[in-house]
Amino acid sequence: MSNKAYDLLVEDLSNLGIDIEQVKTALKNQHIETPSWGYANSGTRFKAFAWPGAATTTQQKLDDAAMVHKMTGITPTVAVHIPWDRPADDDYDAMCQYAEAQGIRIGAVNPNVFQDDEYKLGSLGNPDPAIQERALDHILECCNLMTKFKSDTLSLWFADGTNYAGQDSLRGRKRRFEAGLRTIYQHLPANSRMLIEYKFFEPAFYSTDIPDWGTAYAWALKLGPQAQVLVDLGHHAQGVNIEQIVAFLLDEGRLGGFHFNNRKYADDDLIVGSVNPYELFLIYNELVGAELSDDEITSATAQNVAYMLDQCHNIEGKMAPIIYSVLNCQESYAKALLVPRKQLAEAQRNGDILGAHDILNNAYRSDVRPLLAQIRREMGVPSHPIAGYRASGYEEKIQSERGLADPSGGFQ
Ligand code: PSV
Ligand code: MN
Repeated sequence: MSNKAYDLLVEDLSNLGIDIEQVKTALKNQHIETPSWGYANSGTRFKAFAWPGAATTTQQKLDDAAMVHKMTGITPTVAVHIPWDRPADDDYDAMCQYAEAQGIRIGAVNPNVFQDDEYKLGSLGNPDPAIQERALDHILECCNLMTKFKSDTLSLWFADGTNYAGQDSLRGRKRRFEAGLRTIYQHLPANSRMLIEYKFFEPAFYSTDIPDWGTAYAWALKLGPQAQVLVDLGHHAQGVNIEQIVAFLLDEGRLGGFHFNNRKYADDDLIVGSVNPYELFLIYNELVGAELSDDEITSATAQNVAYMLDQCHNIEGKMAPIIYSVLNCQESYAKALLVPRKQLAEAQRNGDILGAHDILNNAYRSDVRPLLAQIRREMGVPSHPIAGYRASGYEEKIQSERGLADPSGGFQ
């Protein structure tokens, strides 16, 4: 892309009253967290596929996350899932130091209270107090790990629910959950927060204990300011207006973070923005609008949102789709930064329906590639990160060094 295209864009933006330097600073400060589990082999309920070079150890996952950061410049942290990422010798300090030596840090800590046989009937919602206790112990261990990792985010997702009417008391499960969440809240390290993730179905199909944002929000409100809601794009029915949920939670100071992915897969595993880039833009549009809001709580909430990918790619490789996802977020953010907010507000005030719609769509239709190439050059990362990755030889290196791991068990 020539510099001429960049110069033209700058001119257009200045005519709209948009400060290009502010846009560039915002883009350079963008932060997307990648998931350690996205670098490992994974699959569907029907088959786990092995990908040559997929990471099998935590060290390899950290290496891969660091490589994604080298290519994009905006992924300095990696979310961990415990015990998937428990080091064989339990040496979490060494794990932390290893990450830092690669130029990245550990981000959100995700406890896993769904993979053990004991959790067949759930974790915090389990009718057996001993299993509830076991789940709590593990989550409290994760609270301690947050301090070790210098992480300020505990990211909670529960597979709890029931498959048959009458299987368990719905009110009973609610009460057990509430008690468990309260205990976790009391153990959060200072200046940290817990994010409550909801999912409307799966693996339980009759009832899910945290099925929607309303339930997560109600509990966050009851618990206190350190509890917020996590929006996983894949956890909504098709057609749900996610940007409206985002707007509501931002305005209430309770949007804590995202798990980005594509909901066409029902869950986590397709590249965010690959099917509906307009939706991703509209979500970012709400976030940028909130960042710039005069309301202190809204703007502080928006600035503190944890942007995380939650994707495990099964058949299209590991590294390239993660880089692709990061770039889709970057592109959507860039377009949202180009929305002329004053003009939009004026059109909205005047009831100019199509005028307002057009202002938004003009930003969406802008070609931001010259702008992104420019900021990447200034950040010292490849101006085409996927091409840069392909040319780096990293994929060949991990394929020859790591080979084809046994995919059984998926997340190792
Ligand atoms: C569950 O579907 C989920 O979205 C949760 O965030 C888990 O932690 C993650 O996927 C990995 O299974
Ligand atoms: Mn998720």
